[in-house]
Amino acid sequence: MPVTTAQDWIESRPWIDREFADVHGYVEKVSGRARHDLQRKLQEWRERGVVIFERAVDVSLIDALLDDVEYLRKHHRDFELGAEIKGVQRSIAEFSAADLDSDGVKFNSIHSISHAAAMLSLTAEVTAFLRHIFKSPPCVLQSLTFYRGSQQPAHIDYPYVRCQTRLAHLAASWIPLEDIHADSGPLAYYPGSHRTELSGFFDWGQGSILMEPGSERTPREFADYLWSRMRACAIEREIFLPKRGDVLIWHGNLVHEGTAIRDPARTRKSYVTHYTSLQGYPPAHRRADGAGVSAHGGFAYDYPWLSNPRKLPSSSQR
Ligand SMILES: O=C(O)CCC(=O)C(=O)O
Repeated sequence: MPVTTAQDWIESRPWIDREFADVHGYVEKVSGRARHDLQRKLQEWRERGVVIFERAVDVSLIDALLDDVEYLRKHHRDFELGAEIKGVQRSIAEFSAADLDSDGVKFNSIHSISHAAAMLSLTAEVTAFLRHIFKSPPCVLQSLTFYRGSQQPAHIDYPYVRCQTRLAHLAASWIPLEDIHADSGPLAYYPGSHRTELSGFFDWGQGSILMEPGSERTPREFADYLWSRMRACAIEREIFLPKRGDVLIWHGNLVHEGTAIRDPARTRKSYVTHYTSLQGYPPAHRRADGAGVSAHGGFAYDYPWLSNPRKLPSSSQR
C-alpha cells in the first residue's frame, strides 16, 4: 500500500490554501452572488482557518433535531446507527440507556435518518461559504451529534476523516443545539494552526500522515505533538461559547479540542458536520441513483450501505 505523505496533502489543497491565492480577484468575479462580507471572511479563513456566522442557523431545525435525538435516545434499540463512547464504536442498539447519558457520547451520521440534521448540515450560510472555499459544491461526508462535551484532546481531522479523494478538501461546521456554557466542556481551537508551517505534519509511522489501523503512533501522541507545536508557535487556544443559532466552520487542518467538563451535570448538545467538495466525494459513498438531500447548493447523499433504515420523526413526518 502506498503511504500518504505531506506532499499528497499539499498537492490536493483547494485554491484558497495556495501561496498566491487571489482572494480579491475572486471576490470581484463573484461578489454579485455573495451573501456576506465575502472578502473579509475569505481572508479570515486564510489567516485563522476558522470563521463564525452568528444567527445564521434556522432554530426550528435545531428544535426538530433535538426532538429526533430525544426519540433516538428513548428508542435506540430500534435503530441501526453507529455510536461511539470513549473510543468504543458499536451500533447504538447495543449501548444501554445509561451509556448514552455518559460524557463523550457521539451519534455517527444521524443525518442519514434525520431530515432536520441533513438540513442543518446544509445551512445556507455554510454551504455558500464552502462553495467558495472549494470552488465546488460541498458534500456531507459524515456528521457527529454530541450530548455532552467530548473532552477530546487536540487533533486535526484529516488523519481520521480521509475517505475523500482530495485529502485537503475538508472542512467542518459546529452548530450548538443550545447556548453553550463555559463549564460544559466547550469546543476550543487554535487560530492560524491550519497553516502547515505552524502545525507541521505528524508522522504516524513509515512517513504516513494518516492514522492507519496498524499505526505505530497513538491519538494521544498526536495531541502531545500538536500541543507542543502550539506552544512553540505561541498560539493560544480560543474557546467557543456560542448561542443557539450561531455556527462555526473550521479548516480540515485546524487544531481543535473538546475542553474539560467542569460541571458534569451540564449537557453540551452540539452537531458537527464534515464536508468535502463534490470533486473529492468518494464514489463508493454515493448510491448509483444519487439519492439524498440537496439544499442551498450542497449535498448530503444517502449512503449505499444504509438501504432502508428506520427514520426519525423529522424524516417520517415529511
Ligand atoms: O465538539 C467537540 O468537542 C470536538 C469535535 C471534534 O473534534 C470533531 O468533530 O472533529
